[in-house]
Amino acid sequence: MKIYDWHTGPYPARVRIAVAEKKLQSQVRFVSVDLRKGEHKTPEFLAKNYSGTLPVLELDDGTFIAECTAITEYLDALDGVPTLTGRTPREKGMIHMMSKRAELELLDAISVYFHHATPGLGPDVEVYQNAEWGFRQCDKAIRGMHYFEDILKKQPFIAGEIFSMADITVIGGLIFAQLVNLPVPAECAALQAWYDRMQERPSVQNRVTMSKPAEASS
Ligand code: GTS
Repeated sequence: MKIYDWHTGPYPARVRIAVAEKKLQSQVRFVSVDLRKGEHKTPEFLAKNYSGTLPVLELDDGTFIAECTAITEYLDALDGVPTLTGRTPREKGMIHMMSKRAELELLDAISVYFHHATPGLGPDVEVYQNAEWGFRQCDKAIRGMHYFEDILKKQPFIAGEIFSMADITVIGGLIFAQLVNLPVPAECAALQAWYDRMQERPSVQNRVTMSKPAEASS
């Protein structure tokens, strides 16, 4: 399998964490796509993923699977022992809901803020920006952090009692928050404590070095 990837990207990090959690490193070859150069908007790349985003999984039969959740579901199902996306119908439903909520309320909101209210990937890539929309999404992400604070006051993981894809999505959100200098609010102590715990997981610690291209400096 190949994964089209950018080593500092918060979304690709989600899939690299899933790869490590599933111990699939030896089965994956990472192919670096430089977002700052707009390599994800070329016709060649758009043929792999219509949305022009990373990551993308390419199977050995030439099938392309985009979207972090879809890739994670594929990887998790490979060995017949799902550990990230749920075993029972209830677990599956809860994990899917909480992962989607983490995208809507946190990670995607920060991404919009980055692309619209900051220089983002630079003028050659950011062809349309709407700063007001970006700042609104920043406020939404901060509200999202408070939502996950309330969740984590009641349970050890985002979707309940076990680590799952939903945790990985919130981790992606907080990685992106750090990149745009958006700190976890001081009053969100449970969220910060959970994040500190998450950073002790080898999959999270090794997420950058796993795919960093030799020539990349940042
Ligand atoms: N919904 C997609 C998913 O879950 O895979 C979003 C993917 C996404 O936005 N990826 C970012 C991207 O390609 C990668 S990164 O920001 O984390 O590095 N952004 C480039 C762009 O131009 O939107």
